[in-house]
Amino acid sequence: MPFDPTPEFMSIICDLNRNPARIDPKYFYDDHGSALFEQITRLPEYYLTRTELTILDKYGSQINHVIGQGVSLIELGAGNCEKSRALCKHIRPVHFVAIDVAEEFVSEGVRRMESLHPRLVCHAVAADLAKPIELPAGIPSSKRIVFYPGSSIGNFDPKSSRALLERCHALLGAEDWLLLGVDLVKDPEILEAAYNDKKGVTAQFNKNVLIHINRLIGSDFDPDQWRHVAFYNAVDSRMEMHLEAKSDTVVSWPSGKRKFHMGEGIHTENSYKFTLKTLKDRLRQAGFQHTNVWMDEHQWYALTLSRA
Ligand code: AVJ
Repeated sequence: MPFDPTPEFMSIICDLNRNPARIDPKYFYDDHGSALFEQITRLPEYYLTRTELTILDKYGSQINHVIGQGVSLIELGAGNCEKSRALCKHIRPVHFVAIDVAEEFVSEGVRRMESLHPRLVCHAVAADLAKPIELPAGIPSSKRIVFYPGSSIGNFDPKSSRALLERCHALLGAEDWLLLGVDLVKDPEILEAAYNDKKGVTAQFNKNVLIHINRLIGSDFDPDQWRHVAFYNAVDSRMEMHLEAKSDTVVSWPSGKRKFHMGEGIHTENSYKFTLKTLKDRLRQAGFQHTNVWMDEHQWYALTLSRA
């Protein structure tokens, strides 16, 4: 049978053949990976989700006051839609669109949203945020609020995150809003603990990407051959996750293979951390005018509301 690789196959192989090798973090989120991430969000060390929900609850009524009635809520990287459910305790949108790479997961999240708010018109969209964002037909073109929670923007390098914010801006009219949640630069010990939890759930999440890749390209990664490594890179203000080969190992896939030496790594994730200044500059560059900022008491996390 002739071998006809898909563009996805080609891009995964290309990344595996780089030096150092890398895997796009979007591949963390198969169904098992999405469930592991949900577990991460409940870990004591992983303060991000909990802190964001606290800020949302505390300032939700202010957000409601600023954005007004009859909005369409568009959540990016929605996952289980937990953040929008929390937001909807305070705001009353008419339409809800949840966009995520994990199809099953986001459909389930939208079903829960529908059962909580029977009059809310809900849509689930499976899409890669690195590509142009397409909304379902019937979403009004005004009074939109794009909600990008969880510091997921941190997965994109500065250039790509600016491009993503520009794509968000393009979805919005002059009267519309972007509600963005980001993790802030802080003591590296706190950051590193959040990505090296005691129970090892983050390690499992990191290694699970290999099982997903095996399924996508027919490779033979053995997750037990790899060690989870996560550290703060202060020069680039980002947490990095890598998988390090425990011994010399060869990984094969249809049409190729690669040798990894003991200790050689695959870079699986960057998670950029922001200062209020870098964040506001990035938003301004992408076309957003004025930004409101709310933070938790430790100033570990920021929720920002920007006018398009
Ligand atoms: C979903 C990208 C925000 O970077 O903190 C959690 C993913 N990686 N633990 C993050 C993640 C390791 C998470 N984001």
